[in-house]
Amino acid sequence: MLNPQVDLLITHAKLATLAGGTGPRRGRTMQQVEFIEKGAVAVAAGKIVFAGKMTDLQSAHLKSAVVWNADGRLITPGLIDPHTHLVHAGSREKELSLKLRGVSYLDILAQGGGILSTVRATQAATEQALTAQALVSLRRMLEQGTTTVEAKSGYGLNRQTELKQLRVAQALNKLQPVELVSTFLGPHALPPEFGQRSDEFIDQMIALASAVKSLGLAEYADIFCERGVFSVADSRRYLTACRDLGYGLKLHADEIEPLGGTELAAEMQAVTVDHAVAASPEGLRSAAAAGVVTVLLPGTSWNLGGHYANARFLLDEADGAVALATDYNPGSCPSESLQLIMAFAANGLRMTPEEILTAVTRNAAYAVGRGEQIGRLEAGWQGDLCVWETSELAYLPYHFGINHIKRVYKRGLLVVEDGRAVKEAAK
Ligand code: IZC
Ligand code: ZN
Repeated sequence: MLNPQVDLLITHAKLATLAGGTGPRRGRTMQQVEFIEKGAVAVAAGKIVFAGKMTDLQSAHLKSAVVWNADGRLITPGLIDPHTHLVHAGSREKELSLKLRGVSYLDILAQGGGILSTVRATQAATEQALTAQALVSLRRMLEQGTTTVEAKSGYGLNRQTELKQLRVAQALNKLQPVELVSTFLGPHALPPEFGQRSDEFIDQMIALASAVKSLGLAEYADIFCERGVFSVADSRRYLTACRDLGYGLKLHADEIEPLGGTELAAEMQAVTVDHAVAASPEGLRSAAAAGVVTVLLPGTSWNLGGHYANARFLLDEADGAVALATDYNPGSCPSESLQLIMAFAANGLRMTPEEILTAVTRNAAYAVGRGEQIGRLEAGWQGDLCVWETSELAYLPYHFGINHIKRVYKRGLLVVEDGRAVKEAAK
């Protein structure tokens, strides 16, 4: 029997619940979003206790300290961004004119720019400076509806700076409402002083992964598997060691060249394979069959010249589970907005509004190992909610480039009102 006293009750809403069953939604089932018109959501002690029809609510006799009439607006689970390089120093706008002259992302990196320029800035930055910069980004994310974000290290390439980035990410959890999930991405680029000796660097990163794990600073391990960065063999050795250390596995794979990282993700039973723009159809099929969530990053595709992953093949042929993320980073995707990514997913990936919503809520939750806590409007799940200005889901990716958020709640607490962060929401 439901305790009748709750902390928050929202009435007269249109709910998109994503509820029921287990696991991420795959293939054609990503299209099945259940809408409840004239719905209500109730939250007590940070968790949803009711999400359903208002008529059923009356029989539950709920009393709430706070009651709000949503006036027919759409409510979805809080958005989840399962791939970002949140904590870093500086920016790389100077590379824009190089890019416009046709210098590729990998050529900029090979010339000591790109990731390596952010590594230099991040090595030189204090924890306070990194925290201040990330706080600005987190506020932007929250105001756009993101309530949970994965954050990678990888701008240290050495022990001191990798630990610094991960400590900053951990501390950010207590400074503001967005929840962070940390990933150790030590092998993000080969430092120039290692020459061709990637073996030696991988050895060091395995040792560091072990230290990070014992400090409790990261749940996932990731590697940039790409031509000119780390090979499939390097990646297999690193990920095998990280799996033995107890990490969940993620891979930056087949972003630019079809190296076979997507097949490796399947072989290693990774939690996610990310990018997969150049992945072979066999690779996509094998990852889907192994239960790997494919995290697609269409903002990066838009920004690096318009090559998009084959989402339709994944959904229509391979029965894959797709999540979407910003890839927020100062090089290949300098945008914190998941709403913009939702528009790119429609236009660039040909995903439908329903598939897109599933990919930024329920499926993104599984991509960060939180599928049983967040990503749905269902009793027992966390009270993370987005209230949109519109009642029509398709309006979100259709009318792009603006913020559609009315309100955001994190664990039942109002943290965004009229698209602006509520000041006293700092935890
Ligand atoms: O800083 O360029 N792709 N890593 C792999 C990135 C993009 C981040 C960056
Ligand atoms: Zn990335």
